Amino acid sequence: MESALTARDRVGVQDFVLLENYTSEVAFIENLRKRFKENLIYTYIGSVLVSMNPYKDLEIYTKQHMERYRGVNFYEVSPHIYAVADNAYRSMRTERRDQCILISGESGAGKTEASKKVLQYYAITCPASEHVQTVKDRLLQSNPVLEAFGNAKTLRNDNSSRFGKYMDIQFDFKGAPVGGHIINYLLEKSRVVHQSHGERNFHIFYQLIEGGEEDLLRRLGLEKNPQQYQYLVKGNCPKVSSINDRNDWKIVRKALSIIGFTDDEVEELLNIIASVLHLGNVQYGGEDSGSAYITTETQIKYLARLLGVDGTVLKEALTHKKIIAKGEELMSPLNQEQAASARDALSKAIYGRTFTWLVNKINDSLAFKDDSFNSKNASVIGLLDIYGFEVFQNNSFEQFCINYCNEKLQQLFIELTLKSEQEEYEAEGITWEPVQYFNNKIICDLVEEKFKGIISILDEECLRPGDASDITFLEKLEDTVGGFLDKNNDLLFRNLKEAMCMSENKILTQCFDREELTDKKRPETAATQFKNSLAKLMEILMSKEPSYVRCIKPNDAKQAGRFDEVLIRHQVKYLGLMENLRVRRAGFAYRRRYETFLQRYKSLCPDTWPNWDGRLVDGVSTLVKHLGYKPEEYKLGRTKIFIRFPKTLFATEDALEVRKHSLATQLQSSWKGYS
Ligand code: AOV
Ligand code: MG
Repeated sequence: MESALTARDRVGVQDFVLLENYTSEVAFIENLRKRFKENLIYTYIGSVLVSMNPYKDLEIYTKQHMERYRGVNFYEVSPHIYAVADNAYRSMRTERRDQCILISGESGAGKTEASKKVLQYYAITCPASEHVQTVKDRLLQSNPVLEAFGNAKTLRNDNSSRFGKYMDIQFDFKGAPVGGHIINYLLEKSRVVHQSHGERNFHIFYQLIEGGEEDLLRRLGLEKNPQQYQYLVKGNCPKVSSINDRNDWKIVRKALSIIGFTDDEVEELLNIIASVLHLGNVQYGGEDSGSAYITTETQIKYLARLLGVDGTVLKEALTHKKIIAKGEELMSPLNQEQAASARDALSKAIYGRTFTWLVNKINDSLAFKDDSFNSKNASVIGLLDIYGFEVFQNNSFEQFCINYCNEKLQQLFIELTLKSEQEEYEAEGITWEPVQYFNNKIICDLVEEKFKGIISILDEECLRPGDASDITFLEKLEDTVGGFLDKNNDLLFRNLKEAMCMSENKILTQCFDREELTDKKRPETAATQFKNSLAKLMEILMSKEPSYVRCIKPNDAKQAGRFDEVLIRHQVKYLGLMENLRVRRAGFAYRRRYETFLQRYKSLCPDTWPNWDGRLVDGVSTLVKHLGYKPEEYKLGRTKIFIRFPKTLFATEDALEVRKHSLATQLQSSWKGYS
């Protein structure tokens, strides 16, 4: 048999806290490497889960595995995403506190996969009734739908999320999932009209073309070849070996039905998807005067039918700009370039708004409808899966927003783990060796600060009449930017909006509201909207108890078994994992307010049972002495007890179990005495 020591040599430690040389980055990376080699992709830093993407299917997500983690204390089983899920669930149940699971890491590190594992865990292990089964199915099926419309193949990830997603799972008092709600963040709309080399448009386009039945495609006027469509050829990458578009189409169609989309709604939805492809194939010629005209009548015919708008109106809107001067409406012709960008703006607007419609529709179907239960009383576990940090050869407005979002999340991590932890020790008067860490607040400020942050400067350039351009913005920032102003303005000409408001497509009538046409106020820019929505997100997350999953990408080749040390060390650094470990090592694993602690464990000591009348701190002190806590195992602060090692608390929990059990047996036998 292998001795414990050699086993540790081989598989490393399952909690970095146990590393002997815990300040050494080399030791940290070595531990990751050992475990990765043994397919042990999960390791803790205290309660934070570090997850390595294995890039292969491991047999660790079966029902048996789920059972193993159910109701078991965090540290008693090997690290797993299920342990995090279960721990959050139990905290929600026992402490009645809303939870959130924050998953971070760069593009391709495994965030979306992790969030799906969490959802599957709840769907399988939580109690169910007939109604709950429907909710569970819908929760699960929302994933393939949102991924079809919001994910795409990028150079970093074959299934890259191009939108941010925060999902609330609501539980009733029995702990059964009874509803859900999704908030989506800034979809990368520009992908609809352009993709970099080696990348694709959103999956749904290829799924429809590859998987769509013949008469469906005929009705939509689509050919079975993605290379026919301008919006799909830019990346020159119609097929991806890891993706089966035809099969995925079936999955998505089925998911749409399970979520509760009617056949009519699906038809309208597909009309829109096909329309976007037709729009991309609308081409222009130029008059001598420079005015653009449309050379592709077939596309207009299909568009008129699929969107339910008048072909002439659409044609005019695609070649003119409506100007309102002195109360009079004037149609000013566009040149070819302007017309093409107006067309693309329309495609982006249609797709982006349809995506939001889709999320709303899914939310309707996930909403809890029973009157006897108020969803405000529900306990909630929030699941955050954003687009990961990404750097390309050319980074644009999207990368700016995506990376800013990641900085915000890192800020939250720092606030909630590193900073608050240290501040709490101070407030409680616990002696403490402060740990230095890099606070990325300065980066967030650089982006979002009023007046002098990048978003403010960008907005200012967007508002400024006259010569404002990316160049003037660039001069102000002294950095490389391109297309920022247009993307931030996200403008759609008025007559195109009008045309869409006239649409008979029922989805589009919900997406394009006539009120928008009369609204005189300048709409908020894309970046400002994003900034505000992130601020709201931070508020939501701050109000909940967080669990962290930190995902690491082992290599850039999307390959199994390859451990690229340089790449990994870089991630360990910017995720702040070493600081995280140092704070954790120096600190206390558990803390509980005196009243909570006493309430829970008072039955274990004759002096505190059934009630303690003295000062809370004295009660707790009496209790832990009775339990045999050693002085180095705990400290008493102003309002809380701090426990250094998890095992101390586990032993106490076990004692409580034993006591409950013996009480129950006593009770049972005394009942028997009555019968
Ligand atoms: P991401 O969500 O973090 O990137 P994903 O969760 O999409 O990354 O993971 C990328 C790919 O890695 C998946 O499609 C799987 O092939 C593989 N993978 C990830 N986790 C696992 C796992 N636990 N087991 C097996 N394979 C896995 V982005 O959305 O790009 O930031 O915007
Ligand atoms: Mg993702």
